[in-house]
Amino acid sequence: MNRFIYFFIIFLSFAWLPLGEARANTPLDCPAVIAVPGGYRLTQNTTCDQVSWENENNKFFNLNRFTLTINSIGVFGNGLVIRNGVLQTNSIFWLGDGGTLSNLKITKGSSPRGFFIEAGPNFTVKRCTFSEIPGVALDFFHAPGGRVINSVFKNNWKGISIQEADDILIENNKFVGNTTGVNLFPEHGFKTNNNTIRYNIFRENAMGITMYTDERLVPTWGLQGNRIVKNKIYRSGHSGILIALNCVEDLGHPSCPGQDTKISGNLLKSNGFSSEKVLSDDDGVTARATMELGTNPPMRTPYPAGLAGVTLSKNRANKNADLGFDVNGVTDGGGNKANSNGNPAQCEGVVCKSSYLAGVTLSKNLANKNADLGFDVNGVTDGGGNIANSNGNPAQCEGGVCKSSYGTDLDISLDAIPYGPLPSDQLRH
Ligand SMILES: [Ca+2]
Repeated sequence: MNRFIYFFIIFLSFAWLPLGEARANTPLDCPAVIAVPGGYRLTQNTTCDQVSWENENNKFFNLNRFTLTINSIGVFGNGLVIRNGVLQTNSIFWLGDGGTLSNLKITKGSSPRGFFIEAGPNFTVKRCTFSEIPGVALDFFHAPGGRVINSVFKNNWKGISIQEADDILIENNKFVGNTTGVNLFPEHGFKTNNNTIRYNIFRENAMGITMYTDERLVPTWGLQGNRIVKNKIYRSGHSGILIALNCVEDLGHPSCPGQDTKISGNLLKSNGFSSEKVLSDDDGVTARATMELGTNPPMRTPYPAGLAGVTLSKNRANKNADLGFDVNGVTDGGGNKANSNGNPAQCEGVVCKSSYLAGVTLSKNLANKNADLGFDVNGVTDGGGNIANSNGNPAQCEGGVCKSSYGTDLDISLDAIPYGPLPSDQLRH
């Protein structure tokens, strides 16, 4: 169904709610909700059917650490806040401006909607967890200017999908075990511009970040100016970042989405080891473009030049199943490094094999009880025989094999050995 029509039907369904006597106490038609200065407070765990919060602005609903089990919520006022508790629901429609969800554990009811939460414009989500939601946990659709910070998305189908919204900031969140962590998709061929995804951690998702266009529409209206910066993406089943763009002929010229896309400073490690092969989606970053010609039937052919609007710079890719960067056609912004990926080529489409560390060989070193790693040496050549034990970071080392089997069992204590002078602490005349 066209989603604009869907919105309208949802609006009508809330608008036709009878104005029952419960409304006499608070506009939140739910038991155990009391009015307090500035808003409302829940006084016990509560179950109710459907709430429409309207006709007021700039108020909060404090769940007060209780669980609110509710079929659906429609929020129509501006500056409204729901916070501090457990929210079990099937859908939230947030149509008011400047709303906030904070300090909430959010999970599904018995029949969750596919687009579970529809954000409103200038929507803020902070310190929330979204788990076990079989659809899009948080959807930005014609809802610009939102931000999602310090939150966790775990075991959902899609954590966040920006599907026609601009100027969204997704910062400092964790995405674990989702099918897709964050998805950028100009659903009807426009918007989804100037969004920023930065400083997030992605672990064990099928895909970390996806960005794609599919529909046959003039696509240069959408997916422009997005930024994917300084994220850490580990152990995705498929690619850590997947970009798939479809170009069309527009007035005789190729027209491609994804212009002014910047992907920089990300770490992509150990992605792509799923046994379910999907095309070549087994890299740190995978990017491909097609050109669509004709309409009946449309034919798509590979068109790497369609990726020219995407720039990769200063990313690092280690130990991914195939390539670190499989990105023929993108613009090389420089500084990308790839080491220890399964494919000896390491990368295609950008210069990536940093040579300055590959010339450094570490062998037979011993590292114990250092604050973080014993060896933080991604990119060096592993000469073998390095041992790391009892360092603060359980990984012990990055960049080489260091926990040899004998080293693992060895309890090497240096406590009894007197410390010698530090290099800068020499005896002088
Ligand atoms: Ca590949």
